[in-house]
Amino acid sequence: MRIGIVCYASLGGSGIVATELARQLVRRSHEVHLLSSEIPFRLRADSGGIVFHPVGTPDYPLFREPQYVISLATRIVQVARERQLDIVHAHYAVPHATAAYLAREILRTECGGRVPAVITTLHGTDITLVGTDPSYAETVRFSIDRSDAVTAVSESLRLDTIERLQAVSPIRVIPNFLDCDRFKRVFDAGLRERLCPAGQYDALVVHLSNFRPVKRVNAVVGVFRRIRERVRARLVLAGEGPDSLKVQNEVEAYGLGRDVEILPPQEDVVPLLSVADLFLLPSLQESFGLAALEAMACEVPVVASRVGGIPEVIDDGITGVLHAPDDLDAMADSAVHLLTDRADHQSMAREGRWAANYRFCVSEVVPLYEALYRELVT
Ligand code: GMT
Repeated sequence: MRIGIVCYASLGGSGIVATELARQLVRRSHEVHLLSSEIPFRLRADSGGIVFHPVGTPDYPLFREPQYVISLATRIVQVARERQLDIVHAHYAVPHATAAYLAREILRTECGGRVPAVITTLHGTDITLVGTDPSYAETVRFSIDRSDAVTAVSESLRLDTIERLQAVSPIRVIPNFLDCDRFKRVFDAGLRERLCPAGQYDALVVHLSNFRPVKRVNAVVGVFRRIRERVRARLVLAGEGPDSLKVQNEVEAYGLGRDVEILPPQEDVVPLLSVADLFLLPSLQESFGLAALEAMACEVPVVASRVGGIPEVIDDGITGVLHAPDDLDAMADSAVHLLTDRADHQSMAREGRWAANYRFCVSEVVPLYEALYRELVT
């Protein structure tokens, strides 16, 4: 099939999943075109045979507002026409589902032209935060309902979409996934020693995100402070975003400068996860929690919030530990337990890897997308 994938290029789960899907579809002999404002984060090192189409939004002195929906819709029309796309798969509803809808309607007006089927995949805040904002909701609902198929990355997000947006289209759950051959523990003793010198520290705690308020990086520091009172632990935060400065200030204010290191976003997170002992994800909301799954695949137990789709990824007490987002004391207690009880730590690390392998690998999930494409194309 000839498939166009539309996604965000910035650091974030929806772009990562869209990019990985594109990569896997190429491996399965599909022709894949990726449309975005710039080359997505995890595609920069290796294009994997994906044809990238940049979406430009020209400046015009009259406009103060960038007209991205129009330029994206126009680019989808051009690529669909030139490459005879069968499918346009929009990742993240706002505004990609709207642009894809518009593009399909434009193509419909062309006599004898091929009209691709539009699929929208909902990822999270496109519904739970942004999409339900009163200034967007009606258009987002319309665009979702006019898609030829809609998927959500968790049952929790499917229910949120029905409840909060009153969307009526059937929504199929297709969970996020990993290339488990790549996402596996590859221990680098040098990296471990650099991040967590053995003479000074006994444990390495890690958090990866785009440092948006919903990720609550301040809560990561809060849990870590409590851990630090009982375990000689070091915290590595990797990423950047709106809360970067706030977190840096907080680390300094608590005098944690030596025990906390903030790294830039990592193109390859496997080396860092592979030297970690624990992953913290105390988000306010998380429709899936891809970063938690990446940690599990690398045999790192996760302590996370019991919110949204996280309980569909982490089996509480078996592949990780879940608490109410505000219960930082309980998160710290669970973390300290895992960092000091070797047997429980090993068992959780093993179960996490097994769950990632068994439920969330490419071989389990990518065929679900392919089957959906086939249904729409034939
Ligand atoms: O930034 C993004 O790419 C999307 C981001 C979001 O906030 O919507 O992440 C969401 O999509 C990921 C991939 O499906 C999920 O793993 C995240 O849980 C989800 N984030 C939230 O729900 C906060």
